[in-house]
Amino acid sequence: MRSGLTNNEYYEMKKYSLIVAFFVSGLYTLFGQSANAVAVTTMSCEAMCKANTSKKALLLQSVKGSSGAISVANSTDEMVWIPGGEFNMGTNDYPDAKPVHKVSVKGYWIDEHEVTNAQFAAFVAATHYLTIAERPLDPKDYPGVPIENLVPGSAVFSPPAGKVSLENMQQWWRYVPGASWQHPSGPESNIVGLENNPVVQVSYLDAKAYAEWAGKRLPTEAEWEFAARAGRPHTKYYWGTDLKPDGKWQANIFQGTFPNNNTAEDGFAAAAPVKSFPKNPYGIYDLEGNVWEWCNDLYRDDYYKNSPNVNPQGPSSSNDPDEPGVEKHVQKGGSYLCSDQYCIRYVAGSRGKGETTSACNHLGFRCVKDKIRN
Ligand SMILES: [Ca+2]
Ligand SMILES: [Ca+2]
Repeated sequence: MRSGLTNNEYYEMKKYSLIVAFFVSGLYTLFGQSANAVAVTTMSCEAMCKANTSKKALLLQSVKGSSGAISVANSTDEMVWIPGGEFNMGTNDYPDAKPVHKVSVKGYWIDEHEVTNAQFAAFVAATHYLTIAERPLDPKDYPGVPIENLVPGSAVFSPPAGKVSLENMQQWWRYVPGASWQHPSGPESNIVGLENNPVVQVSYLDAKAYAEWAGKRLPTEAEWEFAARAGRPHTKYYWGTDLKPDGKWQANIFQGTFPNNNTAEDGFAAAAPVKSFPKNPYGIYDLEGNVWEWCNDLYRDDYYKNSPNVNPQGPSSSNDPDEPGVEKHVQKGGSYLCSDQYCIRYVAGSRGKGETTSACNHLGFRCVKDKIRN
């Protein structure tokens, strides 16, 4: 199945990349190729590489000096109260998102924007948390890969120079050693100046850890979609029936020819600072597009066929026929790499999926919080 890379193929790609790197060129060249890949990632790099320094201290200093925009743990600042209600969930356009079915959710708070680099930096500063992409790789997870090639890193979108077949995502996704939330495109990139951009290169487990620290939790898939539909009719896009109502882009997605020619007609070739696009009727930003967002539900392709109608929490076990045995969680909303040409899963009701410990540079999250008891 095509996916605009909901990093569902990431696990296999990771193994593939490490194996290929070993056989072709060894560890030194692996790093050399990755550095070069970062250098030629032109459009996304222009948006991300605003300084040469990648010092953590500098990042934390800049966060400390920002104007109090960091959400404080256990608060509902920068959250929107959703009273709850009933809606039609899913879409009949995708096998794993049908049938469209009635679901009701109880009230909850939801972040008005994706969790930002500044917010995640505050979490790391307070807890010294190390994300999965920064941790050593366990040889047991990568049988057949030489131990010297097991270098921490993550998946980075690296568009080819020319037009390519859309059948092989390894032409535009690379495993880059040193890529992490602080270095989204690789060791030479950093997030200085991108404090209000959504944090990326975070796995489900990283997102969950942040949410717990903040006194929040990850949204259920139903809560996420209820917030995205925002009481509107069941239309193709969350915002309506037209891709560009009144000629204006409603979300940060991909324009041009995927994957090599991103015209950035909507103003952004990579992730945009949160709240760059119009808010929805509930006052929430960037649910569709910008970066994919983790949900708390495990992923099953057949879940909608028998899921509960009231506050569904996801299945008790994961199953993706594309990768049997790999535990995955649901992702929603699509990203700046989604278009009608490739990965149209930014449209309303569609579902993404990703291996629980994997990350990439167009995947982030937001949090929800239950009603505070008096
Ligand atoms: Ca865009
Ligand atoms: Ca989003």
